[in-house]
Amino acid sequence: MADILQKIASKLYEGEDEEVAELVQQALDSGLTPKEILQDGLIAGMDQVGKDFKAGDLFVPEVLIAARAMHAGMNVLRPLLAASDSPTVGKYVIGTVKGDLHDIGKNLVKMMLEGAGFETVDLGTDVAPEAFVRAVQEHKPRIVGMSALLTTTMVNMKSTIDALQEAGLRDSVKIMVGGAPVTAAFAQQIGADAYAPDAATAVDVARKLA
Ligand code: B1M
Repeated sequence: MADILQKIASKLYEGEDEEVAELVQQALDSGLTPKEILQDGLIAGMDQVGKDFKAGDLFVPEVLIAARAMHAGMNVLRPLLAASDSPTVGKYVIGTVKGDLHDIGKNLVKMMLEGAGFETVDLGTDVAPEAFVRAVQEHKPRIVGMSALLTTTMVNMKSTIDALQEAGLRDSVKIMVGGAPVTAAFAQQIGADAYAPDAATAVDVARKLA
């Protein structure tokens, strides 16, 4: 039994999406639960990807390919997990701030969070403060994550925090920020709760906040 889970983790690491989907189905057929397969197969594999990415042993293309393989496995499990009402680690609303169209880093963060068991709501790019506010009202997440790649759009992270404050929602969520020009000092200056320099750290930080 442990064999097939290890195989799922290593095939995910190698980015073999079709094989991962087949192995997940085999694991289900052999009687393993969706939760076991998620935790000890898919998430275990993605955790290793995150560690090696952080250490500089894997690069963005490999992470994206591994993330695609994780999605292939998740697609097999998703209906079963939904049916068994398996609890997620927490709900996470994420988006790239207003004026900013860069989404590669944000998508990586989102995929790694999903790999770690978070339920994500992706608002996309160029997300206005009011759209973040509406999403918090609708989805009631534990964490709101904002990404910015332009120095000119970083200011919209602050506008979003202000909008959440004005809507009386600031204290209901934890706020995480990231993106190439963003720093821990900037995060503190604008009143965010956390900053992560990369996708793997974003998962570690989110786990602490959730
Ligand atoms: Co643009 N761009 N771009 N661009 N682009 C940069 C960011 C730039 C640094 C290039 C340069 O001049 N050297 C520069 C910004 C300069 C600045 O502000 N100081 C720039 C510019 C100027 C522009 C335009 C204005 C160009 C123009 O039109 N004149 C324009 C702006 C458009 C807009 O947004 N309104 C523009 C457009 C584009 C493309 C559309 C062509 C494309 C984006 C495609 C896409 O995203 N779908 C693009 C790209 C690809 C880049 C570069 C080359 C690469 C960015 C990237 O994807 N990196 C970039 C130069 C560079 O960074 N080398 C550049 C890979 C990605 C994995 O890293 O996004 O940093 P990153 O994410 C990391 C971390 O930052 C962190 O985790 C990720 C993974 O480890 N992270 C988070 C990110 N979000 C996080 C959130 C978190 C936590 C961590 O918590 C919530």
